[in-house]
Amino acid sequence: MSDSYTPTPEDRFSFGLWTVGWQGVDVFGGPVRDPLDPIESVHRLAELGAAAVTFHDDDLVPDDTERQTTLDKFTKALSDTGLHVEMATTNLFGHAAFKDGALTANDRDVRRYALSKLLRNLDLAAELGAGTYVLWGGREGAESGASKDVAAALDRYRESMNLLCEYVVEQGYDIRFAIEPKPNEPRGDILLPTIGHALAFIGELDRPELVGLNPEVGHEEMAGLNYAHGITQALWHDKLFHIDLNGQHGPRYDQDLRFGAGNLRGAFWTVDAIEGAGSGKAYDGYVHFDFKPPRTEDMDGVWESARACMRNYLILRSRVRAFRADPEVQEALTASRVDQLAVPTLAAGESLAALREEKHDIDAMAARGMGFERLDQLAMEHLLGAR
Ligand code: GLT
Ligand code: MN
Ligand code: MN
Repeated sequence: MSDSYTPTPEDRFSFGLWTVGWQGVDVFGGPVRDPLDPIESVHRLAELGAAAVTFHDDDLVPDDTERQTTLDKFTKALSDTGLHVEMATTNLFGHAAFKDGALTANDRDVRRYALSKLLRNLDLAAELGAGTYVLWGGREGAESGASKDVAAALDRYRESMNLLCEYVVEQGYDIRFAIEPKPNEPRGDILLPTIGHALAFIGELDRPELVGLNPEVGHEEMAGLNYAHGITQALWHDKLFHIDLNGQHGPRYDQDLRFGAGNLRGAFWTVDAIEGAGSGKAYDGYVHFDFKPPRTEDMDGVWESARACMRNYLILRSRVRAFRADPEVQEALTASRVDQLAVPTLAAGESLAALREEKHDIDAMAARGMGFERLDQLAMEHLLGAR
């Protein structure tokens, strides 16, 4: 059965092979599902209406001896289904060698191995046509104070990023890097923990234009931050290169729920921000889901949760559009003076000296209500389908 919430490739939905392929291994228990062949994932995701897949080196080619056969089968599945590879990334966290990090490991041998692993997969990413290369530094961090010289670690992070940028330019690859922040887990504290930290770090690189962000809903919300605000600021800096959508219930372990689960109101404003409905500046990349189908699910449940990520996005998109198009909302926005914020505080040609002397009726200002409750209730009613 298809309806207006059925995805099509024009919606540009994308999934990591590691999402539907997650076997449910966690800190307390082993696998609950059999390994999933990436070829099957490509076919199933295409049937569900996705446009692209993404991968870690180890998701696609876990065994180097079968590399060419695996890649041949994979590219055939892509051409049979019309799916693209839009992003790739490196597993720099799974192997025990990465226990103290990869690009910022204290052990120099580990850093050199990490960089070489990254370069090899970058070549594959370019070959498969990925435009974005994500760096999630899950193991880059520490559990205790003296164990990590944070400034030196940032020097090494910067060194690697500069080398990687130089490499893609030299090779003529059409690839940009996207750093994915996360505050903690698996390390006690991870370096570049939030969008803000990562943005400031990018400003210190030799080729900042090649590096942006891949913010994940759950990672920002784990830190108690507002994801919609975070990606809007990233867009404002022209740094929103990619997104990882999923669901999270507030500050706790990384839940990686399907998009729409967890903080539903946050998801509404996230879609509003992605669509540029409020600010006018939209995100124009792939809508990528990075979630983990819960351990309770069999394979039917896995595909159901993948389908639901896209469906929830489309439902929320229609709610957001209806909210923004509602004349009563437009009137409420004006009553809340939201439009006034686009007007510069000092007019062109006006002097600060004149402003300094201006007379202000602060009692009148203080008496004016903002009308935000009415505005937010309208949003709530659109979200709940009551309007
Ligand atoms: C890992 C992590 C994700 C990252 C992936 C990219 S791997 O599953 O939890 O948030 O996006 O390396
Ligand atoms: Mn996560
Ligand atoms: Mn992610």
